[in-house]
Amino acid sequence: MIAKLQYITDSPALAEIACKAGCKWIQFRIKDTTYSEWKNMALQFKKICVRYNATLIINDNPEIAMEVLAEGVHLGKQDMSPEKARNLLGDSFIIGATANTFEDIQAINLSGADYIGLGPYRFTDTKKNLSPLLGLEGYEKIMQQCRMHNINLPVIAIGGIKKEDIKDLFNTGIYGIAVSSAISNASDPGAETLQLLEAINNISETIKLQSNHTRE
Ligand code: TZP
Ligand code: MG
Repeated sequence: MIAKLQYITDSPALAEIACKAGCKWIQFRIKDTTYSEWKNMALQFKKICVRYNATLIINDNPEIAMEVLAEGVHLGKQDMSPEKARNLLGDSFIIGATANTFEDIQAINLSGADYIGLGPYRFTDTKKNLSPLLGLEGYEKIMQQCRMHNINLPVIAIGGIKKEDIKDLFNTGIYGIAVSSAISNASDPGAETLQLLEAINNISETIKLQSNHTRE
């Protein structure tokens, strides 16, 4: 199952704190490193995720995902295509792909990927060469287009997301969020993880009740 809170980090120690607080999805993201360092660190992440029964996703690199038996890989537009990754990894691996526009989502929807990372929501220092910001209006528009075109792949919002954004973002129809600095830069990353999870649970319950009510 795709988790509604995805924590992106290059720190095994922070990943462990987030897992301890209940986060069930870790994306190991590191830039400018050697293959062997990448793999070594990925193995550390794997140990932690196994211990806490969390899903491990490797950013950018399907080979490392395969070597360390991660559950999946996240691919940006400059990385291997989801189609090629699916051929390499087979059906049991989770493949996520980045979208910045509805056109990207349409292409990813046909690619065999399992989820879409859609962003950036707002400016963030975490990623270089950021694509144009979507803001809440961007998500509203794109999620409406997804509904109109019957595209049901889970959409994960990303980019500068804080807990105060959760309610509005989930009300656009997104499935979940991916955060890095909200947890990594918090004074208490464990407590922050817990608060993010609670906020997501609360809004998800509200949305479920609303949709049951509309159906009745
Ligand atoms: N892709 C788009 S924005 C982003 C990535 C990897 C960074 C997410 O991190 P943060 O700190 O939550 O903005
Ligand atoms: Mg990438």
